Amino acid sequence: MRPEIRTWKLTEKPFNPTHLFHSETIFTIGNGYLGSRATFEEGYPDEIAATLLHGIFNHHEQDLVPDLANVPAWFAVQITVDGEPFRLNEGRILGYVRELDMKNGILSRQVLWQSPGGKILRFTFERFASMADQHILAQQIEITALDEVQVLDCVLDFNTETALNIAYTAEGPVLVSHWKNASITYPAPDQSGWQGETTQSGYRVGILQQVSGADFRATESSNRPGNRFQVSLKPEQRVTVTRLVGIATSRDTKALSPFLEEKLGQAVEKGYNTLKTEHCAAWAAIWEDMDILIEGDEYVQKAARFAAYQLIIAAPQKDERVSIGAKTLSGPGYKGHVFWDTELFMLPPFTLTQPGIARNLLMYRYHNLPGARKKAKDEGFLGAMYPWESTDTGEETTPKWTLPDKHGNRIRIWTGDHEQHISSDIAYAVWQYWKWTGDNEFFVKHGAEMILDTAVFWYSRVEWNAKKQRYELSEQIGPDEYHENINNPVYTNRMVVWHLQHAFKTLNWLRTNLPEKAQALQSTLHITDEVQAKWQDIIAKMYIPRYEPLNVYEQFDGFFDKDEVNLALYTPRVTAMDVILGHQRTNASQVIKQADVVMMIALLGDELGDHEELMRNWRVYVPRTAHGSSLSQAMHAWAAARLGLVEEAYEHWVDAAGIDLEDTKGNVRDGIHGAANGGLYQALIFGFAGLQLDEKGGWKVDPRLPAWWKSMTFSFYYRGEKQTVTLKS
Ligand code: IFM
Repeated sequence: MRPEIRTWKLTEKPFNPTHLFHSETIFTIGNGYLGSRATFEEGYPDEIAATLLHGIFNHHEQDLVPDLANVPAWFAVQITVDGEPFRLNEGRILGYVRELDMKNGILSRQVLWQSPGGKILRFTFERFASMADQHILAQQIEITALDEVQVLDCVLDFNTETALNIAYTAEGPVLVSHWKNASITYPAPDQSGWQGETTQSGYRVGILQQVSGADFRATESSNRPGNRFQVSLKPEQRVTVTRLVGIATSRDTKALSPFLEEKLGQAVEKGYNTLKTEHCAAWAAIWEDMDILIEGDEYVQKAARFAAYQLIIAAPQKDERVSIGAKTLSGPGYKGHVFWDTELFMLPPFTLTQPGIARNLLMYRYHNLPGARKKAKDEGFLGAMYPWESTDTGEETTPKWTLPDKHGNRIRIWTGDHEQHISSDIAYAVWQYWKWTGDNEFFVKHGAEMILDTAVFWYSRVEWNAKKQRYELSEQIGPDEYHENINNPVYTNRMVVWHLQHAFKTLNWLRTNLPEKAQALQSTLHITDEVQAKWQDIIAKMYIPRYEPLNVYEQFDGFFDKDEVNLALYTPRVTAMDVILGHQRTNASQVIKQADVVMMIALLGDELGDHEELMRNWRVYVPRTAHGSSLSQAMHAWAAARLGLVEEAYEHWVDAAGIDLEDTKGNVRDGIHGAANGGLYQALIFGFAGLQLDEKGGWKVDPRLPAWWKSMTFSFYYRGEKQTVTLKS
C-alpha cells in the first residue's frame, strides 16, 4: 500500500483476540452525535459493546454518579450456516482483516471462515455513522459461499442485551440497565424499531431500521427486535444485504416516531451508495480544514490523522448543550463526564479549524453557568465555579469515593472539591477562541460573562494572608493529582492572575466598544468598584511560589520538602507510580502525575520568564514527572518544542501517540484518551510549528521541526479567513 493510503488506515491483521478491547475502542466510528465502538456484529460475551449518544445521561439508583446510557447495538447480526453459528471462536478463521478508513469514517471487516461442519464462506461487513446526516447509520453485509450452503440464516437485529452500563456500587461493579418503558415495533416485514426511556432523567431514544437485499421478515422477538432472511447458496454465490437505521432522541424532537420514520424514509430513498457518497463528501470537507500533512514521517502522519479522527467523531457539530467527555463517545470510562480535558486539550484544535464546533463546546459551559453558580453558592462563594466533572445538568458530578478495594477500603476523591483551576481553564479557552476567531457576537453575549463571573468566584475564593501580605489558595489540587489538598499550587495561582488580568481586558474592551453591555454585566454580576479593586490587588499580590535554592517555580508549598524518588529506576514501567508506591507514599513524594509547571509553560510560555528560566523549570520538573495521566506527554511535547528541545519533543509526542495507538497504559478498553489526542494536535501546531498570536494583532509561526520531516502543512482560520501554512525543516 502507498504511504499516502496507509496513513489514512488503521488495520488489524490477523485476528488478535488478546487485543479485542483495544481494537474495539480505537476502531470506533461516530459523527459527533454518537459514537459506536467497533465490537463485532455477531457479539461476544465479554465485549464492551457501546453506542453512546451525546447528552443522554442517566443516574442509575445503584450508582454514585450519572452515566451516558448505552443504547442497543444497532449493527448486530446473527448468522448461522447450516445450523452452525458464525463465530470467530468456533470453526476456523482462514483469513481476517479489520480496517478503519479514517479518511471516510468507515469501518470494515473481512473474514474467510470455515464452519465447524467444514463450509467455507467469505464475510464482508461495512458500517458508518453518517457525517452528512447525524441521525443515519448504515451497514452493508456481503456473504459469499465457497461451498454449498443449504440454509444461511441471518438476523439483523438490535441487541438490547448489550444496552447495559457498569455501575460502581458499594459492593463493586455490576451491570445495570438505564432503560424503562421499552417498546418494540415491526412497521413492515423489513422494518423494526426499538424505543426506550432512561429511568431517572426521562430521555427517550429511538432506533428504526429498514433492511433490504433479501426476502426479510420480522423476528417478532421481544428483546432483540429485528428482521431475518434465509437463503440457500451455491458455491461462489453471494448475498448482499443493507441495513439503514434512523436514530434520534427526545432531545432532538418531541415527536420521536414520526421523526425517525421521516429520517429513515429519506435514507431509504437515497439508498446505501448515495448515503455513503454524501458521508464521504462530508468527511472530505472536514479534512480540508483539519488534516495536518507531515512529509517524511509516516508514523507521525498516521498518528496525527488518528488524533484528529478521534476528535472529529466526538465533537458536537450541531448541539451547543453537550460537550466531549474525557473518553469521548468511545467507551464507558469516566462515564461520559466532561473535565478540563475539553477546554484545554480537545477544544483548541476546533478553535483553529472548525470554530463552529469550538463555539458549541463553549456554549455548553455558558448554558451550564447556573450549575457553576450553584456550586459556588453551595460552597459559600460568589460568582461561578465550574464543576470538576460535568454532565447534562452542569452540576458537580465527581464521585466522592473510589470503588472499594479487595479489603473493602475506599479512598476519598477530592478533585470535585479542590481541583478548582477548571474555572480559569475555561476562561482561558474562551479568550483564545475569541482572539483567534474574532467572534465578537459570542464574546459579547456569552464569553465575557463566563470570564467575568468566574473571576468573581476568585474574588471571593482567594485568601488574604495578613502576616505575609499576600493572597493565597489553600486546600487545592493542581493538574498534578498525586498531591491532594495542598496549598498554593503554582499553576492555579498563576492562572488566577492571568484570569483576572483578562477579566480587566474584557471589561475594558466592553467599555470601549459596548459601554451599555459593560454596565449591564457589572450590574448583574455585582462587579462593584470594591470587586475591581480587589482584583487589582490580587493580580499584584497573588502568591506565586518560588523555590530559591533551585531558582524555579515551586509546584506548591513544600513540594521540595517531600521525598525524592529516582523515577529513572522505575523504568521500564507499565504500572502507574501511584499504584507502585501506594497513595500515601506518592503523596509524600516529589513524584508528579502529569504536566503541571510544564503545563503552565505550554499555556503561558514567555509570560513566565525568559528561556533560561523556563529551561531551569523544565530540567527540574521533567525528571520528577511520572506521566501517570494521558494528559501529560503531549503537553511536554508542546513545551519542549517551544524550548527548542526538538528531539525530546518528538519523543514525548510519539509516547503520547502510543497511549491510544499502542495501548501503552493498558486502559484503552475504557475509551479513547480525548485529551491526549487534542494535546497531540496542539503540540504539532503550537509546539512544532510554533503558531501563535502576535503582538500586532495577527499571527506568526516559529517552526521547530524535527530534521527528518520534509515539510508540515496545515490550515486554520484566523478571524474567519482560512490560512494555509507550509513549513520546511
Ligand atoms: O482531567 C483528567 C485529569 O487531569 C487527570 N485524571 C484524569 C482526568 C480525566 O481525563
